Amino acid sequence: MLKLHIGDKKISSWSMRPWVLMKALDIPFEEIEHPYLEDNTTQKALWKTFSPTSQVPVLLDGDTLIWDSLAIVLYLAEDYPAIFPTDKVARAYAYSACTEMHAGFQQLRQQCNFSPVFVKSIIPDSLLKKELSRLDELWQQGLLHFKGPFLAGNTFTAADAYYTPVVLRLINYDLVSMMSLPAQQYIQLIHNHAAIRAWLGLQ
Ligand SMILES: N[C@@H](CCC(=O)N[C@@H](CS)C(=O)NCC(=O)O)C(=O)O
Repeated sequence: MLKLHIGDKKISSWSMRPWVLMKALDIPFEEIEHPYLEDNTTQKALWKTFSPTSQVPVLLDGDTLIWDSLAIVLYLAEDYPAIFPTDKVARAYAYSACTEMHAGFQQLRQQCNFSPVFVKSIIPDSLLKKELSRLDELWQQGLLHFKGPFLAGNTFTAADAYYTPVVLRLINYDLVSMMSLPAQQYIQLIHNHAAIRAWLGLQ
């Protein structure tokens, strides 16, 4: 059985990505949730016992260890091809969408700390506005081109999983109205998805 080490579900957005993907695609796994400790040095030492970077998520497949959320998604896709769309163009979009999230959207990540519940309304500064506009463009590109309702077509793929914490951030920092109508509809769809509700402990 695959084992997925994750951080506290109220804090760890990187853990959420492979977790919701595996739930959404019915990939069986055992989850091991680790609390964050007040003393970061102690936490790093403790997490080092299962993670080479002292970070989560980490996937264990027998003796094979895969650290980093994107590496986990790519590894799983070898056995579960539904993780990426079958259509080559949609797959190219999904790869790019995942990697853009993995490497980017710094303002969103820094200014809107991950939280699964409402935090506060914020008025975005120009840097955050620029990222929200790029996010809207990226989502609309997928939704319109591949005809939805998910980013890369009619099934939930890694592209959607990668943006699930972003959907929660937009809702919990009251930023949904900054997005276009197709993006707002997508936010609702993802927020109501069974795998996201399961992460939030709602079912
Ligand atoms: N690039 C990594 C980022 C992992 C990451 O930053 N994880 C956070 C939790 S969301 C963590 O482990 N923080 C603890 C620390 O850095 O000490 C990935 O995609 O897996």
